[in-house]
Amino acid sequence: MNGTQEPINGMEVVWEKPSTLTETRMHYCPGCGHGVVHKVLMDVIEEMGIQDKTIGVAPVGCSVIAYNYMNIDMQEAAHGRATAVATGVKRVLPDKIVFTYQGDGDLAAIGTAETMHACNRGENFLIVFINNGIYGMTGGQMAPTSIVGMKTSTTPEGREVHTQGHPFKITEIIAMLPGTYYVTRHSVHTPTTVRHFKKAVEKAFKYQQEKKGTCLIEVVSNCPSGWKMTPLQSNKWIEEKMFPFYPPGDLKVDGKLVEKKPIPPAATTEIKESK
Ligand SMILES: Cc1ncc(C[n+]2csc(CCOP(=O)(O)OP(=O)(O)O)c2C)c(N)n1
Ligand code: SF4
Ligand SMILES: [Mg+2]
Repeated sequence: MNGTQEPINGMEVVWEKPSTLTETRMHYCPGCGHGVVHKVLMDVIEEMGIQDKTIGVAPVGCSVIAYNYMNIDMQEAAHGRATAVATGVKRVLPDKIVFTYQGDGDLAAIGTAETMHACNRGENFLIVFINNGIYGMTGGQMAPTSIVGMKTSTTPEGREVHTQGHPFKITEIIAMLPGTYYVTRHSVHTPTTVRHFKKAVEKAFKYQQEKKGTCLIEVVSNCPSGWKMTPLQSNKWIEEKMFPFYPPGDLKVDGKLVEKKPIPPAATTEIKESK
């Protein structure tokens, strides 16, 4: 509830688009997490009063035209190269607040090298990592983060370790790199998780202002179209299938690893049906 405005024609204002989002209608599929993440990021930028000094780097993937929606300065990067581009932007303009926005195909497949090295160098920007376990844009192929048993267009019988390898917990690896200061995993599939994600974004931008080093926020997200589910089914699937392998929570706080949680072996996440 906004609570600060008088009712208009008897109706309360309960949701408003921040000035940091453009008027352009988003192209995302109904129920997709990308739109929610965009809104939260832009809410924080508006509330922190940093619209004029924030620069985002857009990826290749479903969010390739994020710059059409985010009413801030933005730079497009070639597939996987967002952290390399952000490195250049931040070093040339160190007083700007810089973030990358990247899917799992972008960050954890083609962009693995750029991501790891930027984090290891401790580049002082935020990485927002949307892990929906699939290449959404190109037709739902398996991504490095697809969990065991997950049906994708290239693993119609479900991912299995013997031929397709283990799902890649890149966020856990990034947390171990000395350049990272704050590494955390969230989701945006319920009102509560949206609020927690928002707090994480606020913290990460604050740490950047304090020049603490690289911050990474993973969002375990959905892809109703690629997963061939309704939005509600996909949100349930996040909780039942994604969270056991990608548990939400902080991995690194104030430059220190959070207590080690046992990592479940990849093969324990069995999925018979994708619906
Ligand atoms: C150099 C290069 N290789 C491959 C592609 C094809 N491609 C476009 S998007 C994409 C995967 C995107 O997946 P992800 O980053 O997970 O984003 P999502 O669409 O799931 O949000 C691929 C392989 C490309 N555009 N450029
Ligand atoms: S294909 Fe998937 S990730 Fe892309 S917009 Fe649709 S639901 Fe979202
Ligand atoms: Mg993806």
